Amino acid sequence: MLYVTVLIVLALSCSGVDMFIRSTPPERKASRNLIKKWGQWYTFSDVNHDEVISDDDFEQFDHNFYERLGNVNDGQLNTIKRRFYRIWKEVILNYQKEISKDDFIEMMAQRYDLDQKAFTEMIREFTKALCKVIDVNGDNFISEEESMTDLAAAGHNKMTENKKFFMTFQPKNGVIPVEKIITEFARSVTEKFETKPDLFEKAYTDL
Ligand SMILES: [Ca+2]
Ligand SMILES: [Ca+2]
Repeated sequence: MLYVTVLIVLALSCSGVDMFIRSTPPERKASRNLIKKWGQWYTFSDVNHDEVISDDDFEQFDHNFYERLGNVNDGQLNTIKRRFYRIWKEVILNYQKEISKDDFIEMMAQRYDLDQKAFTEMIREFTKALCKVIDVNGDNFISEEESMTDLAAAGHNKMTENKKFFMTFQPKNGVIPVEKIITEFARSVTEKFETKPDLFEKAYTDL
C-alpha cells in the first residue's frame, strides 16, 4: 500500500499537475481598488472623450490651456510644458502612439508589481510636473482660477462642478498647496487599500 502511495505521489509530482502549478503566473499585487483608480485616472486623462488616449489628448489640453492664458509665448512656460509632455508621454502612453483603457491598466499593474516604491516615485514626479503647468504664477499653490483653467482645458466646462472639484481639496485662504495635490494623487493611485477617503475619487464624481 505504501509503495502504491509513493508511486502515486511520484507520478503526480512529475505530471501535469505540478507543471500547472509551476506555470501559473504569480499573483498580481495590484488590488481591485487600484485597478478602479487607474480606470478613473484613464477616463479623466481622455480629454477629447473618444475612449482612447493618444497625443491628441495632450494637444487638446495644451491648446485649450494656453488659449485660456492668452497664448503667451514665454520661454519658461514652454520649458515647463515640454517637461510635462516628456513625462506624460512616458507615464501615460509608455511612448506608444495610443493606449486603450485595458492596456493602460495592465501597464500600470506591471509597473506596480515590478517595484511599488519606484511606481509611487513615478506618480509623484508626474503630478509634480503637471502641477508646474497648472500653477501658472509659480507660487506652489493652486488657486481656484488656476484649477478652473486646468479643468476647462481638460474638457470639463461646467463651472459649478469644477468649483466643487476644487472645494473637495479643502482650500485654505482660497488655495491648495501643490504638495497636498501630489500627496493626495499619489495616495489615490498607489495605495493598495484606502487608508482614508480618496479626495480625487470624490472630486472626479463631482465632474
Ligand atoms: Ca482621447
Ligand atoms: Ca499658483
